[in-house]
Amino acid sequence: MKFSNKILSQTLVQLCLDKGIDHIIISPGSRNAPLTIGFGEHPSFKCFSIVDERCAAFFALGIAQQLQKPVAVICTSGSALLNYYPAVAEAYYSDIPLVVIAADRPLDRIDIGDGQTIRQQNVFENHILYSANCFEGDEFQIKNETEINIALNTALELKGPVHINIPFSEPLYHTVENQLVWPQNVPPHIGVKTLMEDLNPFIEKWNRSNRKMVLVGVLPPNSLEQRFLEQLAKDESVLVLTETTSNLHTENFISSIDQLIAPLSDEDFSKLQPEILLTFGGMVVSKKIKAFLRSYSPKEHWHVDSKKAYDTFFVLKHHFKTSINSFFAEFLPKTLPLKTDYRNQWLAIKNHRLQRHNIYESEIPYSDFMVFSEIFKWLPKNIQLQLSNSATIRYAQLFDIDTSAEVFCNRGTSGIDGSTSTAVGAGYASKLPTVFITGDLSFFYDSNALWNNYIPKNFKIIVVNNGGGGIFRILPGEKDTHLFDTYFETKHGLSAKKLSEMYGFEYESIHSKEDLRITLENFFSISEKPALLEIFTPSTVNDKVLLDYFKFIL
Ligand SMILES: Cc1ncc(C[n+]2csc(CCOP(=O)(O)OP(=O)(O)O)c2C)c(N)n1
Repeated sequence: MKFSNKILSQTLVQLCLDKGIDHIIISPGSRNAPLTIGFGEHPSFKCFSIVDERCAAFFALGIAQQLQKPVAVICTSGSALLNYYPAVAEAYYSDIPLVVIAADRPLDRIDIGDGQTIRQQNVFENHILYSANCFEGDEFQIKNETEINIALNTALELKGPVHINIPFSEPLYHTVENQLVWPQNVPPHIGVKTLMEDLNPFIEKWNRSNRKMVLVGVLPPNSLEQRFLEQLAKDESVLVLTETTSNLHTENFISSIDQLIAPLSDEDFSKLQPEILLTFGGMVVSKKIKAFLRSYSPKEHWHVDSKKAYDTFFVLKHHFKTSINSFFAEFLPKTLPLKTDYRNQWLAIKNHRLQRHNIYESEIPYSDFMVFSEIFKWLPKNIQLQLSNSATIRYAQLFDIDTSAEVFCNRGTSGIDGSTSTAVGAGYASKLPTVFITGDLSFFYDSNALWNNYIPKNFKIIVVNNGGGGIFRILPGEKDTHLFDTYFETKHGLSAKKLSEMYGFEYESIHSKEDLRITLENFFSISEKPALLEIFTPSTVNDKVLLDYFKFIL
């Protein structure tokens, strides 16, 4: 086995090894050769090669999302590093451990006219948990070890992005037969933070209030123990609202928030207004619930998370800094279920909406709405479902998705720039077959996601191609102006067919209601190759069908 002769490369490789960081995504370059040699030559690492750094970072994010442990990306100096930024921001807001390792030139070579050189130190300052700036030279070895330990431990402990910047002077490709340094591994502190506070005042309030709402944001599957779910579901004074990305399923929870609240009047909203709002999980998709809870404020908002609490509704009163399981283990046994009509009243409305939903579905013309409805009916069981922003994730909230599906979407920053790459990385890392559903702009934006050798055979993409950004037809704003087509919807006539061919995907397309059912059924049985199904829909019908839906289900 060979090692790079660079001490900094050896230090980093050994510390990653010690800390169990073993998935390394490398983008090509020369300045990073000591790292490529260091990780690539070592049999303990699973190295991947992806050219486009933006895709590489989202691919890594997808793996980290599935494995729930840090994944590293490595690139050369210059703008290469900046292409990691969208994924760094997503990792920052979605609490995904992403270790960015960038090769750099030594400091005295920056801003003097050397090529492929930018100011790399602290470049992600606003969206990073830690930036370790290393320096070449034996005299910096202890400091570098400390910095790298802190960065890697931060990713492990706090689950978020960190940046390690490593300068290398030339020559870059020299190797040695034996490892020259044995850095000291400072182990991370990983463990559940126990609550160090008196819960009694909160429990008293909880037990006195007749209307409690629990709102759950993005959560990885199996995050909350079933016994807690069941206990919450039994209490008639507790209304639990979830989203597809919450990955929580129990009878008496309401998962289609917009379906429930979009048609409500002011009077209804007052009835829905909770006294206490308890939240956990990451970002919430529904804009409508955010608007509602900002106008009809609960008296108290409490959030449970071991790391952070956002004041999303401007009434955050308390942050329980612990894991949701340890919170509920302490909290729930002391709560008393109350007999009120709060939950049942809304469950009755939900059932009414569901009946209206079914009637509506049977009457509508061919449209995005119909397409999503059919896709969710035909999805196989036990899959990983990756969804892109923006209309896709919103439509997904309106339909029943089989509870065996594990659902993910990049909601940290809601970008359309890395959904496909994330899905590919997640598909690689998951044991489940992956179905990725996306809009056309989102798909074409990140089409380099398919430019790698790691796409599983059972990976399926469904592109709902409505010829542009369909979401803009649904959002408020004038649709008939000369600006709309060009600058909002960004109309196009592109098809994914040629791209599918180029990347070795099986390709099928649908243009009408008649094709829909039969093609969907067959599509999920393709197994020899990854496959892409492109479903063309009429852009000018889609918005009307969706907007009318919210009136119809009243
Ligand atoms: C990187 C980035 N740029 C721009 C946006 C703003 N944006 C949100 S949704 C959207 C259009 C998405 O269109 P498409 O993928 O075709 O999905 P559709 O809405 O038609 O379902 C855009 C441009 C964004 N979220 N992320």
